[in-house]
Amino acid sequence: MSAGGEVALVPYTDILRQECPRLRILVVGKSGAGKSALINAVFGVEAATAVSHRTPGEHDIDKPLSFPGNDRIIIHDSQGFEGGEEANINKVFDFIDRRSKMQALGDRLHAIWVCAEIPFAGSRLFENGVERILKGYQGTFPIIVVFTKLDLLREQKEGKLEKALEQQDRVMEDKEFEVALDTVVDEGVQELCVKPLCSLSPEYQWIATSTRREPRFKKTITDLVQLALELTNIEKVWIEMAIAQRSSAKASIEASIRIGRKRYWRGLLSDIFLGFSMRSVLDVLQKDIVNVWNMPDPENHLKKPEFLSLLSVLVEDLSDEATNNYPLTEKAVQAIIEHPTSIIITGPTAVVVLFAEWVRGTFRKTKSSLRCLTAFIVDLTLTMDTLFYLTLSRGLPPMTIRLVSQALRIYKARKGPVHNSIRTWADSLGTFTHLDADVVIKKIAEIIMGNSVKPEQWEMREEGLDESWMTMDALRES
Ligand SMILES: Nc1nc2c(ncn2[C@@H]2O[C@H](COP(=O)(O)OP(=O)(O)OP(=O)(O)O)[C@@H](O)[C@H]2O)c(=O)[nH]1
Ligand SMILES: [Mg+2]
Repeated sequence: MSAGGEVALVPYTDILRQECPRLRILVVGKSGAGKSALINAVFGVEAATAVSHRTPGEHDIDKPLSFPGNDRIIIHDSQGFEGGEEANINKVFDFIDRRSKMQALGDRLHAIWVCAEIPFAGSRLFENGVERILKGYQGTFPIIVVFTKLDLLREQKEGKLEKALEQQDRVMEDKEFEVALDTVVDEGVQELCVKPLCSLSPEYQWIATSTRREPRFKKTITDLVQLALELTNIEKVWIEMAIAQRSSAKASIEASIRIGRKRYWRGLLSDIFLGFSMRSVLDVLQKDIVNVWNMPDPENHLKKPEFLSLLSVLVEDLSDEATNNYPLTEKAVQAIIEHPTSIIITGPTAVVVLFAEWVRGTFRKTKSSLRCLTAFIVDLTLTMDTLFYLTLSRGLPPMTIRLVSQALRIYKARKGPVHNSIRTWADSLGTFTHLDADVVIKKIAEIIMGNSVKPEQWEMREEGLDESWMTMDALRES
């Protein structure tokens, strides 16, 4: 029960967290193959804690690595198989067998990533031990084969291609050159990696990656996340994987939609929220959406009421009345936050009263409510999406108020068409009794997907913002 005597709405992500606190992955591969760099790139863990400078042999499969910067992931790093030592191989087999049978979902091994450096200089692709693992677990466990350091292969092929053109006295346009280079790189991966893998077992899914920060290679990391999700057939592990990773905004958005579909988005039309205050409905939505993105936020800025009140500014133009009137005042919102049951509104017009009423009141199934809650979900998700790219481009620093404000402003400048589509759609709907929850959820998902940031269009904007929360009026006027 909350202070107000209300049974609390529990975020789905909190329930999941109890059942499966972390995603557990085993990474296998020679020392220097790029395992730690890959984990850093996918899960956004600080390089200092993850890139190991251990000598081979110090890895202990039963002493997993955890990361203070991202507590949703736990990595078991297998010892190398240099020399094909029988004892090591058996240890890995034993570990996989033990961990796949464990009772609690959180203790179980969820995936194996076999990492092998692309052998462009003629070395061997897999060690004996790795070959035995691949043969031993065909079709029984979600294993992805990751061919690493694709950038080095590309560099080598680029040099060769340039030389070949020079010898033939040919000149190529940049674009044509890129296409030709892509082709020879793909052929190289097929020849050096895919062929030997298929001769071992044709069943495995593979991907060639690089942890270099250029867009072309970043895409290989988001593709790896996508592949890892596709291979996961336990729904909770799927969501845990999408939460743990910090490289694909698409995966975070899809996880939000899955969670929304399960629970609270349905509540917009059903009776789940009846009797609850709007404040607790908004709170639970805020928590679930923020948790899904799993951004480094040690001070919990994204769960603060200040963020919630700024989000409510984004939504207010969709409240019931015309928007010419001065909207919800700063004072009214402070009152809502501090004294949810004794709000005093001074001097506002009808819209203020109506919107404040809505935020402070009890959930009711009305068109205006549906419109505003839909917008709240969409606006929060798209603000998080913007924030994701803002922080990713800065190397995932701990969250600051400045970054949150910047994301709110950038999204606010983009939200016009988003709100138009919400308004048009809501206006076209019939009465509540004829609404199908799946149709509503599908629409929310469609609006979010259609308006998410496209990485290739992303441009960074630097603005002089303070390290304190802006006022609601400042956001309105921006
Ligand atoms: N060019 C290039 N270098 C990489 C890439 N990934 C890793 N490296 C480099 O390869 C070296 C080994 O990378 P790690 O990630 O530490 O390798 P590891 O597999 O974790 O090695 P151990 O912890 O010893 O088992 C480091 O110098 C990395 O910077 C990549 O995609 N491209
Ligand atoms: Mg390592």
